[in-house]
Order: sequence, then C-alpha cells, then structure tokens
Amino acid sequence: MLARPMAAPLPILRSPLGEVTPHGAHVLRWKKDDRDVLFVSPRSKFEPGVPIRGGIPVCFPWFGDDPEGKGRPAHGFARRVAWRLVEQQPGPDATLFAFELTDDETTRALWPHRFRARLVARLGPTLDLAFTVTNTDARPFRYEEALHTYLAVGDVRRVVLRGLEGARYRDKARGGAIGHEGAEPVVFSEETDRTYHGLESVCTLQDPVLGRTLEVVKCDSRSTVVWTPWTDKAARLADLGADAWTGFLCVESGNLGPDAITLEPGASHTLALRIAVR
Ligand code: TA6
Repeated sequence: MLARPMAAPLPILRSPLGEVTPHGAHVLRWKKDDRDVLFVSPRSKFEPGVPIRGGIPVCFPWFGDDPEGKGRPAHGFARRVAWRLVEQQPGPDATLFAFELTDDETTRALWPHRFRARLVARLGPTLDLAFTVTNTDARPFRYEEALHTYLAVGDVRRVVLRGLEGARYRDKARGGAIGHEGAEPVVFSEETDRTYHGLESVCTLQDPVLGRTLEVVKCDSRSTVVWTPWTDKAARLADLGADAWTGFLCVESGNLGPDAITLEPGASHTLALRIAVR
C-alpha cells in the first residue's frame, strides 16, 4: 500500500514584517513591534485546494455557503487556488506583494464569468491590502467579497470592539435574526457571527491582555462581519481545535448580500483595508 504522498508544502514569501503565499493570495503573518497581529491556527492545513485557517483569507466570488446550494466551496474558490505573483517590491520600511487570478475552465465551471482579480498587500508600519476585481467578460456580473481577517488577541473574552454602536446586524448564530447593537461597544461571551450591512465605519479592537488596540480601516466596503466560534463551534473545526478560539477575533471587511458588487463589462472595483496598531 503506497503511503499517501505528502502534499507539496505551499510556497511562502517572507519579508522582515511578515509572510504571504500565492495560495489564495493569502497574507499569513504581519508583525508590529515584533508581535504578530494576525492569528493562524496551529492546526491549519497548508495544502493546495485547502483553505488556510487564519491570516486574511480572500473570499470571492461569494461569501459563506454556496448561495445557489450546489455544494460549491464555502466563501468561493479564490482562497483555495494558486494565484500568480506579479510583483514583489522590497523597500526600506515596507514590502509590497501583488498577486493575480484570472478565470480558467475550473473557475468558469464553478462561476461562469470571465474576470481578473488582483490582491496587493503592503507589509509595512501598517498592513495595507487592496482587492480589485475587473469584469473582463462581455456581460455584467454580481459578486460578493470579503477580506476575512483573523486578528490575534490575548483572550477574546476580554476584548472590546468599538465602531459598531447602534448598528443593525444579521445574526448568523441565531438563524439570521436581525439584531441591533446598543450604545455600548461590543464584548463577547458566546459564539458571535454578525454581519453589518451599509456600514463603512472604522472598527477598533481594544486588547487589555496584549496591551494594544488594533484598528481596522476600510474603503469601498459596506459590509463588516464579526465572528468568534466560541467553544462548541471551535471544537467542530478540525483545523482550529478546542482551545485556540480564545486567541482571535475575525473582523472582516467586504461587500456581501445587499452590498454585493455588480460590474459592467470592463469595469473594476477595489476594496481597500488598512490594519494598524495603536
Ligand atoms: O466569519 C463568518 C463565517 O461565515 C462564519 O460563519 C464561519 O463559517 C467562518 O466564516 C469561517 O468559515 P470557514 O469556511 O473558513 O470555516
């Protein structure tokens, strides 16, 4: 019986401040003051075709489960395939990486549109991402997108999230019920999976354990998703495990549902994200 061939390890590109991989155009690590700002699960797989649990997954061209219920991969295909590295610019205080993904027969079998996607990541004193989609087809298409950021925290039970006060959300952890944030900042005491639409505000995450505040600033993104799996869901995620959930909070920047983007032939849209440490 032949041993199962080990999957080829993914190529990792390193800079003084972090790591990226062409697999999913995925930012894996970014450090500020020599401390990781992004969380990556110690149990994550790093194999072709498999999403990475942590860093900043690129969700495209849909968010969440297959909206057409055809069993296509959750959060779309972009985070599961190899992108092309088209630029790498080391600089005195920042390194820029640019990746591109264009349609092929595999993507068209999943999503029948011609497109070009480009992810630019600048790892410097701040972490800056720009995700651009261009419609290279002869007909319009609608897509969802999200930069599914895993922020590293000392203990998610102790953090305070500001910027969502008074906002309306769809609560996936409560069957999609509609909720409204109060005047107080958001704190976490259970599985939380909330999508805020029509919201462009800056979110700040105060972490008393690590003694820092993370800032999530976005441009041309009208959806924010906040997620912590808490104990039960974490235990069901084999690539996370029962204990690591306290070490991150996802604050995701996208355009989904009513905020989804429709592009005419030849048109482009860019979602920009900046993560800073105060
Ligand atoms: O972050 C929101 C969410 O849709 C959650 O419902 C959870 O499923 C999470 O994404 C992770 O999704 P994944 O497919 O990476 O396990």
